[in-house]
Amino acid sequence: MTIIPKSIRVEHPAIAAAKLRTEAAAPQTISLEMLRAWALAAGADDVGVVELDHPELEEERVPVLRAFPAAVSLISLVVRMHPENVRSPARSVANHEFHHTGEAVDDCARALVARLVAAGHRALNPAMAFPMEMDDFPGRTWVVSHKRVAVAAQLGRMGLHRNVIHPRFGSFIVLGTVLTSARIEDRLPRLAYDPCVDCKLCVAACPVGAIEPDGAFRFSACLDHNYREFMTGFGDVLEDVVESRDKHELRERLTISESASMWQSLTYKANYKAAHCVAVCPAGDDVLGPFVADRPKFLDDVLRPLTERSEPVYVVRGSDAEAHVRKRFPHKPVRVVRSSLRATTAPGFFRALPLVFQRGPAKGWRATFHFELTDAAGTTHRATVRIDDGALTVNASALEGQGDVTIRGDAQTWLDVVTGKRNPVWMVVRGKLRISGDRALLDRFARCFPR
Ligand code: B12
Ligand code: SF4
Repeated sequence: MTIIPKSIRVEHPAIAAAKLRTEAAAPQTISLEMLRAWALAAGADDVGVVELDHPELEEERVPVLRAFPAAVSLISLVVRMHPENVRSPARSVANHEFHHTGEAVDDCARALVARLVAAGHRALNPAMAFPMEMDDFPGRTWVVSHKRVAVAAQLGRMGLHRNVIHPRFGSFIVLGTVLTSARIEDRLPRLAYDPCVDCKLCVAACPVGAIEPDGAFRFSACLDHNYREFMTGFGDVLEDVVESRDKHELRERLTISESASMWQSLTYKANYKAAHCVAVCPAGDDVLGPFVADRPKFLDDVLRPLTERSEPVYVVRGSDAEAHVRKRFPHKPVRVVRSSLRATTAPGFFRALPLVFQRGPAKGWRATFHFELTDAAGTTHRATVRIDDGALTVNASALEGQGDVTIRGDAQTWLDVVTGKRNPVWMVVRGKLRISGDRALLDRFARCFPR
């Protein structure tokens, strides 16, 4: 065997060329002005930057670094929508606008990534919204919260309706974020004022009462209605198919128009059932004129066509949303569905409680519930859940104070009881669960988290 000395071994030509390129190309420093020119050329209507270690982005750090360990800066992109399209009571028109603008954001983010890479940086663009990391469902499925990044980058403020309002384009925007290794110089100045004019039209417009005047957001109300033809509503429809005795029962559960609508969503892109909170929002310099000029006319032109629209509204039986639609919009047909957030672990159960909590059934009483649930790996998860006259607090790491009711036992059994798979009395008899304290309070507890 002939041994070639290391010194005269010929290097692979591609490796040699790559070494030369790396030595020659020091990444270009990027100013906000240069970035803005690139982003606008890529199709953005506005752009801002924030560093990943910004204090407002603490919750973003882990998921962002998991997706892209090189991330240092986050570039927030804004693409505006056409307000008339979003405001149209013809849902197909509004949905088209959301979908088209969403694609425009994804295209813009992708083009900006190419520009950054050409300048010697690393970069990655997570989706505007879909698809998401569904392995993590029902936990957080999004790689980065575009809203949080946009607010931290001073592109807007969170409105009462929990959407970011841009000072110029208002609520009529779709957001994107590019993650990059580049350090970008300069930042947008702090927004001088909150663009939300506190008109509360979003509260009046929402068919399921998801937006409370005090700023609370009834997450499950929005999800159960709006996502009827998305990932979670589709699961509910599958269960209807399985449970129906025959085609006649299925046709009662799923009208011909609903199954046709589901088909359109599966074929052309999932259709939101409402975005009325965004549609009626008058905020933003480009949008505010008609509202300021003649408020009653604005209500007639923009709010009324949506509130008077006869549209199926999807609610869980016994939820605040059901009470809301029956009282405020008796002309809108109520369609009862199952809750779409079903926990699969004990920590997931505690995390989901605030998302599915209903204030109505929790009014006028108070109690403390202690949970000690042990999973298959032998870990015991302890939590304290307090209901206090319409308010909920969850301490998902400890038992606090004196419990009125204590639930101990196998975590999976408890999750099965919650989803109706197992009978709680039978599980207690079999020793899978131990429940002490006032059991009548458990029925009240269950009514606060209807399925
Ligand atoms: C989850 C989500 C939803 C959820 C929750 C909405 C919400 N208020 O957060 C649902 C399905 C209800 C939803 C609905 C809509 N959404 Co949405 N959604 C997102 C998503 C993926 C993440 C939101 C987020 O940042 N949450 C974190 C914090 C900042 O939000 P938060 O309000 O404080 O917290 C709530 C949620 O996080 C939720 N939550 C907590 N844990 C979990 C776990 C799970 C599994 C889920 C699903 C939710 C959830 O509970 C919190 C309290 O209510 C983003 C896309 C993205 N990748 O960023 C789009 C996004 C926020 N949505 C958007 C839009 C336009 C809508 C709709 C108008 C869609 C439509 N056409 O109808 C409605 C508006 C509803 C509303 N008033 O908020 C835009 C908003 C643009 C803007 N101007 O801000 C975004 C940014 C998409 C985009 N790329 O532009 N959405
Ligand atoms: S509709 Fe009115 S209250 Fe609601 S977010 Fe817009 S400006 Fe604020």
